[in-house]
Amino acid sequence: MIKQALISVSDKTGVLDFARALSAMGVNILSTGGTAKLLADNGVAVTEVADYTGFPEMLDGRVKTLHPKVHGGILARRDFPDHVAKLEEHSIPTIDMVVVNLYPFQATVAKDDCTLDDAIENIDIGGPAMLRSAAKNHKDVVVICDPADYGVVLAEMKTTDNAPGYVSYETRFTLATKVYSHTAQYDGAIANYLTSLDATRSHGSRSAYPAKLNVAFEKVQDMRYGENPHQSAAFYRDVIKTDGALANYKQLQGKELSFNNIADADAAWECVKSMGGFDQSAACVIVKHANPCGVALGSNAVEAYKRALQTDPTSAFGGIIAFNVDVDAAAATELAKLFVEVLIAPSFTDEAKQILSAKQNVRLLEIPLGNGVNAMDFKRVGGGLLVQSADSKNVLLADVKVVSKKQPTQQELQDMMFAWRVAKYVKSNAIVFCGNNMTLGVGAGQMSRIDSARIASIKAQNAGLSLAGSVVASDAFFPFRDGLDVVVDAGATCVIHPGGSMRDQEVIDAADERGVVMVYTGTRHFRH
Ligand code: 93A
Repeated sequence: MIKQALISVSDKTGVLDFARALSAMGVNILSTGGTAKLLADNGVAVTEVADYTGFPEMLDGRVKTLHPKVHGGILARRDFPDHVAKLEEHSIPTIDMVVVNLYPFQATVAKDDCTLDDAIENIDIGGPAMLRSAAKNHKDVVVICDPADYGVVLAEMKTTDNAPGYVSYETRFTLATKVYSHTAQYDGAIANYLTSLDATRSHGSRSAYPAKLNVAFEKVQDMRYGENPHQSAAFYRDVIKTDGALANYKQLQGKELSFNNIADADAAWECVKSMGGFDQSAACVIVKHANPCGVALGSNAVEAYKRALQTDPTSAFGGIIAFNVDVDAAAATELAKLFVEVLIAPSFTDEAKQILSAKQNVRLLEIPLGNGVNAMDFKRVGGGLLVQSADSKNVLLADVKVVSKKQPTQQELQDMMFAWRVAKYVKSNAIVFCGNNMTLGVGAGQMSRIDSARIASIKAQNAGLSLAGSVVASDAFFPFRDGLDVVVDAGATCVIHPGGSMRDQEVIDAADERGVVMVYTGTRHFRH
């Protein structure tokens, strides 16, 4: 039975309604300065903690709730006679519910103009102390650190099956668990911030990476298995959302997503999102085993899809398909003809959903488009972790340099930019032949660039696509002229790659000798 609650929140979302409901159930409410004012101004009966303890808030609010009358009331074990006697001796009533959310430290340090002083003042001391006290004593105390939980707690308190004002042990335990992951993340964010201030790299510039990494993820779901059936797995997402990222997906239908589905869906979604700025606005990316096996632009979803599918219809079977535009009935009708694992789009029209509902196993994911990128990219190695900033660079037309004697037409430049954008998402060594804004042959993940080139042209042949007059992108420079000769022999007349090899001149001379266009991007996109 909850008789007394302490409410002290920075994020005041929903707190007024919650406090009002508690008050109506006869709960006595204690509160700190700003929260107390909000409640009192809105007619909720509240006692200020300062009046309750007899100590004013002091030191600019640094000390508000750090008092034995507060912590004694939270921490005392109700079933220990000694504890109960001590409370009586010091006239300390019990506090049965603690509702606290913390100073917004993460949001403060995320601001560009945040000073060390701003950060320090936003380190909450009293809030975590109360949360941790209440969570420790969850046997007798309800603790809420997230406004999203107000509803669940109120609903339980109103349930007439239980004693009024009762919250089940299961809920109290769940809420307490949530507190400790919350305070751990909070302290992790403080540690990350502070260590990033003094960690320096050997070449002297300040490192973006803390000496100790505490990255805040929360579990979305356990998975049936990992990359293979004998591996266990789970999916976590960043506590702080990334705009437009895969983890924001909403699943409309279909089986549970598997580990490989999520990895492949991410590859498809990241690739399709990068297809902006071309003369045709709809883009479709088909991914298989983390590599695009068909990418195309079109005037609408169905056209982009039909073109993307032409590149490699065999591999597309059981693939993952992403669009940067809404999927409508026309596209859905075509998609329903292929066996697909996952379909992703910013949204599906009602008609499209209706058509695809006939294929209940297909997982439909809606993800709002957005420009957010992961700040850090991780790769686990034995006993350690490699951390880098994400490859978020997109080469623009203004960045490329023509190095051959032959000059490209505007159309060829457009086609090369498209091929380059695709190559960024193909595992190295990547060779991508394109023409007219669609992939014609993709060579991925080979140990030698020349083999990727050969594979790409074989795949085009298999699909019955001609490479005569095509453009080709290579994710890294051609170390020798032999790779160039393979792509030109296959039919390419324009080549886009980063340049920067010791033998650049040899490769440029070869391009001139063969009469093809060659442009440099100055940027490499290895992807392993
Ligand atoms: O400065 S504190 O670390 N010292 C405290 O004693 C204390 N007690 C509660 N911060 C403290 N709080 C925090 O104040 C809470 O965690 C909450 O975020 C905030 C609510 O303040 P107000 O009610 O004045 O808006």
